[in-house]
Amino acid sequence: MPKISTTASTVVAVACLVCVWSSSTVAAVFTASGVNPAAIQGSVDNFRAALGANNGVGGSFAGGRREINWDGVPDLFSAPNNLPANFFNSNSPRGVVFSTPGTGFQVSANTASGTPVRFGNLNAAYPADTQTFSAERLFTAINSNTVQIDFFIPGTNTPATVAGFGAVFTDVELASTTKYTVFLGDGSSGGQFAVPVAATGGLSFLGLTDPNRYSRIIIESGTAVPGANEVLTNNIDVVFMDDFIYGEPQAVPEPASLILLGTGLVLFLVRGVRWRRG
Ligand SMILES: [Ca+2]
Ligand SMILES: [Ca+2]
Ligand SMILES: [Ca+2]
Repeated sequence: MPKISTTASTVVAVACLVCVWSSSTVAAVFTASGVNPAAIQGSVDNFRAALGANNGVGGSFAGGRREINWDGVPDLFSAPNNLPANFFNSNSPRGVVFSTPGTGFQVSANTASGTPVRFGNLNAAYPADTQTFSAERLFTAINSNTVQIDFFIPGTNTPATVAGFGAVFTDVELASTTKYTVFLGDGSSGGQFAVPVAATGGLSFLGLTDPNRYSRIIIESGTAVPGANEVLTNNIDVVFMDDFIYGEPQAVPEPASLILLGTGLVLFLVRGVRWRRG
């Protein structure tokens, strides 16, 4: 049984229903799934409240949260075009940079663009098999089902950590395959957590908070590279992402060794001053 604090124990008891495996970290888990946005709205809003006010775009704040719903991404950076990996730390600074073992990222098209919505450009079957939580764009890696998210002070190259991370998914159908691998503020592993399944075309939400904070989140969305025909009986489950919600990225504390080195230098200087006075 993971070591848990009394304040978080109630939430963690629910959490273990979705643990793939878990380290001794204390994580609070918010989870929901269902056939439409209303089915997950309450859990999403509870997670937002746990993180605090939405800080929007740019700047740096002592607390609160950031959100990415993909819907404001211009056509230039939406399907069939790729989204730059640093779009949300450069074009629209919100402190996240993506990477993938695949070949890039896409945000799905909107109706006005003429490109098929909800990744119909990747496979004509996808629009009928998916929905949005926030209309009308979704997100995916290309040629991979894996997205790595690293955090930065928004608009800078300064590494950061966040108090929590959550995301909405559509069409999660195979249990324990769509999941997060989380890394804590000190870079150590914080375990894996599965996104709950829903009926075909449904919505799922998984939000995590941890007092040890997160430096990196790796998301596996379904089991298939986008473009594949979904065949659940062959364990081929296509899944896309919608809203990302995460704590305000804040600077990683100075490592203990550097603090000790700094303390030693101060003592050395103080002694030097005393020696010269003596
Ligand atoms: Ca959206
Ligand atoms: Ca699916
Ligand atoms: Ca499906």
